[in-house]
Amino acid sequence: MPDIVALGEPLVEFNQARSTDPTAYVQGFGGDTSNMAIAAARLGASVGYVTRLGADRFGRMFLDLWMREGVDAAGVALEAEASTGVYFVTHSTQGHEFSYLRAGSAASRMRPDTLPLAVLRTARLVHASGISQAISATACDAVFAAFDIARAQGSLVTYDPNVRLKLWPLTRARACVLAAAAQCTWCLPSREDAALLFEGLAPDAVVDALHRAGARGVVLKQGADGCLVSDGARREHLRAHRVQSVDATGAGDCFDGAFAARLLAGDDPFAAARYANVAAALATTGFGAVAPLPRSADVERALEQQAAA
Ligand code: KDG
Repeated sequence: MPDIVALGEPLVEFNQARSTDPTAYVQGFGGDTSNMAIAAARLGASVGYVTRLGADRFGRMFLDLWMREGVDAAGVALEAEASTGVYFVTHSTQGHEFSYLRAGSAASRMRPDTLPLAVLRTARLVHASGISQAISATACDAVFAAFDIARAQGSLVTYDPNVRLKLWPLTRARACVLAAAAQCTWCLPSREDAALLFEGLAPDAVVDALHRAGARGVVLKQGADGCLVSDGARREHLRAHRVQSVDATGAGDCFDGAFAARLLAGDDPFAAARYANVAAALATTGFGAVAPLPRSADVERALEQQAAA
């Protein structure tokens, strides 16, 4: 049974191609928690995924992807009457934008009583996100139930707010994020999440607010400005690893997967964040959420280069 179990919604990705034809899209895979699971697996962790897929071609494509990537799918169920979700990524000078076709998806039919208990009960770390919560009220309940199971058995809980205002209004997002922060061992927001949830607060004040909400540890992911790590007693800012970035899709998910993988490998949280910081930077050097996720050898090489510089 897998050590790390991520719960949420996978999405088939159509990423606008870098060609002169703006209607050309490259098919890939996304879904923040699936990206996290694949990132952790590529970095050597034992990982499983929990979701519901449409009994359709896209659902089968995900089962094949997870098999290729070594992500255990024992916790994945098929829904005959709902589809696998899809999203489009378009690019402009403003950065990337997501457009979703996911309302009523198979994953949104997750409920507390559909959770695969055998998979969750042996997990050493359970991960979910604000997107896992936002896709439906029953999926939101399922996230809280999965976190309760993890906490009751003394497992770690990692949580990425990943606020998407296309999925839910800010007031509801804020309430659910703070409730999940209260349950988690590590809260892993991005600076975009922080700007929405805690408008105007400086990075240290965001970390303080999440500790006050109940998060034991916090990593505030700040993109090209690195990250701020706090275990409640000690706080450290890590500079970003310099790379030639082309697409930030999935970089935060990669951070989450790398951080979880290294925590379970025995790193202290600051070493785990240092590793994850480099892994996330490498994930921005290619297009799409999954294709550029690095492997251990890539991260280790970059860490050596960083140490030598
Ligand atoms: O972090 C990248 C994800 O946001 C992307 O893969 C799509 O999961 C996704 C979502 O719901 O936005």
